[in-house]
Parts: sequence; structure tokens; C-alpha cells
Amino acid sequence: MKTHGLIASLTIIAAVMMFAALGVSPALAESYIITANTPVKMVTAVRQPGNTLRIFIKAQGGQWQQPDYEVVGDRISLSVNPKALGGSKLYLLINPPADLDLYDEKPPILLGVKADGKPLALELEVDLTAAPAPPQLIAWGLADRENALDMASLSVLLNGKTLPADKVSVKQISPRQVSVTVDLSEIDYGDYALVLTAADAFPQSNELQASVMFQRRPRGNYVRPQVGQVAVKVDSNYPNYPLVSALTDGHNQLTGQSSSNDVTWASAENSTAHWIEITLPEPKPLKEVTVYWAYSGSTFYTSRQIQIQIPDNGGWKTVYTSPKAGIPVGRNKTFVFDEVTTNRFRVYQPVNSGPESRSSLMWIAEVEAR
Ligand SMILES: [Ca+2]
Ligand SMILES: [Ca+2]
Repeated sequence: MKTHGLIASLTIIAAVMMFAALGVSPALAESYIITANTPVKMVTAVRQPGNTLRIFIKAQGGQWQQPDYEVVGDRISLSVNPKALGGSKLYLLINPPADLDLYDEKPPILLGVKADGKPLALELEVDLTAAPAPPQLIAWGLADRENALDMASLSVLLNGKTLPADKVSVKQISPRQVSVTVDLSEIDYGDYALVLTAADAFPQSNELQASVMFQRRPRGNYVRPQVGQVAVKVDSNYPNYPLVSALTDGHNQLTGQSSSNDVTWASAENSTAHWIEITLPEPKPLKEVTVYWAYSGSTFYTSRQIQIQIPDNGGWKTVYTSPKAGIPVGRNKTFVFDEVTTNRFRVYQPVNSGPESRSSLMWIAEVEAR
């Protein structure tokens, strides 16, 4: 059930709410959440008041009451007294669906949690950070015993961000039961919290929150372990950023306090392509390059476009091109491509493809290759 949230002080309020999700005639069913400290008069819009008005009101934590009301034309008018009802957050229902459990104070419950098809302990907070490998698929089963689930309330966030629609699959088994599967197979290296939120279709939104914590850790790096034998070249340097050693010093988890040349390298800030060229002591099978962006203040300086290139007949061949839509802003990005054997590669930033706020700059904390 979607519900209107209204902040009322002394004003008259009118709003319409539809129970579309419950298949009830939208003209007849309304619900409101009212926040009021002083008595208010409510006027609700009802297109077809009919003869069988059922009106319920309660304060949060209180009991449902059936208030006196007047029908004026096609509207319902009633006085609401928060003090008499026992609280300032009020729920008002007009002609709720017959199967709505008005005494539902319980959130949906978890029926099961699975990682890659294997059941986990039935817990709201699952910690997989010590698991030998990160999960590829997380699935939750959930149900509400009292009411239908509010499908519009369902959300899955990874580190606070919405996942692309093709990564989350929601299967509604019945109005009260659903399974949610999340595809994590293509996420980058990092520490993650995956959070599922779902509420029942009751106006006070009894809410379930379930989470899975996990890590995806890089294994193997051709650059840092051989740092004394690895050659690093760059197209240019920002003033006071002469050291390229910062690109291979292992410092990639920056705090945001400082992104100076002791831990990051920056290019000149001008409208030319910028690049970092890395030569390994011997050829290696290479299938991904991870770039950790500079982090300063609360900003990750993620380049908008990057190519990975390898030598080709005296020039360079591009083996990876970032999507046109740009690289998602974050701590790091791993560029994955068909395996090539090479002792040299470069991270290439086309002209003016730098970070959003400084598009002619390339500012990098670390480069890894594997
Ligand atoms: Ca419930
Ligand atoms: Ca570094």
C-alpha cells in the first residue's frame, strides 16, 4: 500500500490515495499518514463516497478508532485530535480492503538466505567477509504473514547505491511472498554491504531489512610485487607531482585526507591525452588492469573514459575501451579484456576524459595488473 505522508499543522488537507497494488477500486480506498501536534480538520477527496464508508484512525502505537465524520458533497470531512488519539503520527484509512489486517505490526519475515544456491543461517545480518571467495549470487526469500507485500517498497542497495535492473531479479510467488536474487558476479574489488529492504502493504510500513556483508579481494598483481624491476612512464606531471613511484607503492586505500604525490600521481592539467605506461620484467598473460583513483576531500577522481592499450607494430592497440556512459565513480575500477601476453601496457585517458570536476587531469592512486 502506498501511503501519503502529510505534515499538518493548522491547515486543511486534501489528498487522494490509491490501493492499486491491492486490486481495490482506487476511487474507494485511501490511506494517509498525518503528522500533527494540534487538532486539524481534514477534508479528503472521495469521488464515489457510496453508502458504506468505513473510516479508521489511530496514533502510532495506539488502537484503531472509528471517528465521526461528515460527507460534504463528494468529500469527507473529519476533525483529528492528536492528543485524544495519543500521538502526533496518525494513520487514517478510508474504506481499507476487506482483507487488510488492521492489526499488523509485524514486518515481513525472512524465509531463507542463499549464497550461490547454498542456504546460509537464517539471519537478518549475514557476514561473509571471511568466506574464501565472494558470493556471485545472493538470494532472499521473504513473506508477510498478515498482509500483502508492498512491491514498491522493495529495494536492494549495494554500498548505498541502487544496482542496475538486470542485476536484481524479483519473483513474486504470491501477493505475500517474494524471492529476490542479486547477481554480484561483475562487481569490482572492494568491501561491500548488500542491503534488502521490504515493507508490507500496511500503512505504518512494517519494514524488513536484511543485509549481507562480503569482500572481493584482488589476488596476484604483476606490478607491485616486482616494483624494483617495473618501469613506469607517464605523459606529463602536475606541478609538485614528479614521482611516478606513487603509482606502484601499494597505497591504494586512501582516506581522503591527502592525495599528494607520496601516494598518488597526477598528470599535467591540459587538453591532451594522458597515460601511464608500465613495462614488466617479462611478458605475462594479462586479462585485467585495476586503477585506483585519487581520493581527496570526499571525491574520488574517477576518469570518465579509459582505454587499456598494448604495443602493436611500434604503435598501440586498444584492448579495452570504457563504456560511452562513463566509468562509475568509486574507489577503483577493474578493466577486464580478452587475455593477451605482453610485458607492456598503458592506461590511456583520451583528451578531456578526466574526472567530472577536472576533465583535463588524470589523477591516479595505483595501477595493478593481473
Ligand atoms: Ca506484516
Ligand atoms: Ca599509490
